Amino acid sequence: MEVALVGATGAVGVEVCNVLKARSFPVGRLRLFASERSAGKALSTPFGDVSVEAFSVEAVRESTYAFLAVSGAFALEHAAALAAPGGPIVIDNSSAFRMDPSVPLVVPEVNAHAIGSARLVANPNCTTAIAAMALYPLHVAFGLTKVIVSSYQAASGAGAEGMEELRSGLALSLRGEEPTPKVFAHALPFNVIPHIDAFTENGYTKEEMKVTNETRKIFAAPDLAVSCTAVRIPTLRAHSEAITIQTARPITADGARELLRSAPGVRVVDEPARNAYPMPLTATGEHDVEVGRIRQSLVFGEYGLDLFVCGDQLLRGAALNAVLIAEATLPK
Ligand code: 11C
Repeated sequence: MEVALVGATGAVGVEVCNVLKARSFPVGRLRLFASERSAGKALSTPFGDVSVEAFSVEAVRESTYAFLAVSGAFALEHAAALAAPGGPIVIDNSSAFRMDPSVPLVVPEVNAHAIGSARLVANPNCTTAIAAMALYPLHVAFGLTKVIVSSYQAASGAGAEGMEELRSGLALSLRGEEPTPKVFAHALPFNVIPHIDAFTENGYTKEEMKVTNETRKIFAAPDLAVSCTAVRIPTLRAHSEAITIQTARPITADGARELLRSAPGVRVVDEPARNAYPMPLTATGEHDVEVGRIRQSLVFGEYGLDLFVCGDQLLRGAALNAVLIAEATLPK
């Protein structure tokens, strides 16, 4: 079948091609779309060299699946027309439709059932999707009542430009020169920046509010108390999250570890005696989300845990989740 990727030249676009191949998604023909500027360029993909086409709604509508790795503004303008009957199933990686009640917001291991007959499906925020992999099995078994997240987010969350700004900024810093930030609010090398996306009226950033609102929607738990402090750190492409949970039913670290060991898409890495715990470098390039440092909460006692989670921002946080959504809609 024909598969279209819109936004093929970005960091997420490249990973969508890789994941389609790695998951043996039944791609008959891969079509790559980008801006006029990139049209005609040949991109090397796991499906061979593919020439980039200039985006048009008509051309993308010839496909069976369309992955959008574009801005929210672009998705808002075109997604509905693309997904109209007769067109492809559209999986949008932007935030444009995530909180639209008529559009399912899906982490397939959690709520694939929410897709139903939808032709437009939203892919969650990366910090949200990575946390959801560890949190949902615990929610089902123990009933989450409170979730407090502190994130350590990689440069890749700001796309290829963010990764490049970190690389070139590090080189400059090591030469003793001061990098000039363009993508990030401040220089990222040797720094942490407690500011991702715009600030909102309640003092939280949009990124932090996405974690709250999207988690509630994906878990179908509108009253779940979730708060996040989202922080950018100078790592390249895996997000880390320190998470504290309170549960309705008693929970133990051993019980949580045992449960998470059998959770799909999760890898328990929790042997402190061997210095084995989740880290961005070991989570990078991996499809599974690493979970570890699981311990009884000193605040919530037998009704709570602290844990640490790392997941590849471009994979579980974007491309992998999107391809898994598409897989969930393949005819059985
Ligand atoms: C970041 N999480 O790390 C953001 C990037 O909601 O799709 C993804 C933003 C989104 O900067």
